[in-house]
Amino acid sequence: MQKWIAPGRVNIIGEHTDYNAGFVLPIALSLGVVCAAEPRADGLVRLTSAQRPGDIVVARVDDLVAQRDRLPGWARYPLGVVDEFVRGGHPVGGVNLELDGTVPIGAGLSSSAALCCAVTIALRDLFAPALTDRRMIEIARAAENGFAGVPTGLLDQAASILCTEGHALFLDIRAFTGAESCAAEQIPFDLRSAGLTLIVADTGHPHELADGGYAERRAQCEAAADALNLPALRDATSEDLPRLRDSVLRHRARHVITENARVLAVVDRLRDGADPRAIGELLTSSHRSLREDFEVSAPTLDLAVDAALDAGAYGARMVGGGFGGSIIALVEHADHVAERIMNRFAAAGFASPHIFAVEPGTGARTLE
Ligand code: GAF
Repeated sequence: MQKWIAPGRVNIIGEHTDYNAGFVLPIALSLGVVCAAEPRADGLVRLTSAQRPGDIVVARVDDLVAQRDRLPGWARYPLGVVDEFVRGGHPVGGVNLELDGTVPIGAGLSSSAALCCAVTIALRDLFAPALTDRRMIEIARAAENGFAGVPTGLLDQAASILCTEGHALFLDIRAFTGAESCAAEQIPFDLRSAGLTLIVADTGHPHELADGGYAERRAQCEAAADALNLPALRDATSEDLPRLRDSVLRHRARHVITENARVLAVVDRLRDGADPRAIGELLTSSHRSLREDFEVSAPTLDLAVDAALDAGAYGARMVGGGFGGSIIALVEHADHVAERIMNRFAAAGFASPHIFAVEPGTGARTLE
């Protein structure tokens, strides 16, 4: 069977800005989801996952929505993609899909987008070779938002499809959404020659986008934009904040306004070829803003960030939707910082985090 792979991501900066039409700056990981696929002629999808060895899911392609409620949760992501192909007028006569992933699930590293994007690129090559990258991103997102019922923005799917090795992907989500082609800029992101490493600490405290916190933040951002009479919080400035009477909405809006400014500042510094250490302070202020204004951090994330900074990191912050998951830290001495984080977790009685170094990898592609 032919195979395709789509990676997970870490977002360098620009958190909870995507659904506010703002800016993001992710890199792809080398961890990903592999999809082996082959057509079949009987109108059925047969789906397996190495991570769910007991489940063999068989469903009819032509009325997936009617079968949705009897499907295991994990299978709704890949089958949502199949359903999007069919709805988009790209007939899938039947297909075998075998999935195997290395992105930790619930770690804020976008395992679900990697899953949807791996299936999307496989189905593109098998059934709809003219599909653009942009359409693939839309299909993967629609599958997640609709069939799987998780209200994500575009960040994760865009990162999984568009990232390139050695670069961070700068996306202006509004320009991207409005443009015919993919409005994206690849920003060189070379830490190694500056003697730096980006580490991820997966706290093992899982985050869950399907529960209420993420959807509630989205609703609060929309309410703040409505109260300001703006199309999206992307259009707000600090001068607008006093007009928001509700202090929760004011704090949410302040995060989005300041986070967008931080993304632009990081991109400017990297474009100018500045020492990447110069972005560290912006990463740390992003974390503070996510913790205090957006209130999506968690005790394990705060501890990991504090421990990394105390151990000499240039900057550190939580990544992804929050309420658990992972942090990143920009460091010179990765082993030393990792050890200090482990010690602080042990002293606090938390389970050991999983800590590893990451480099900007390649987006979704054929594997063999
Ligand atoms: C999750 C979502 F899927 C993204 O769309 C994004 O909103 C992110 O949380 C927060 O930046 O990963």
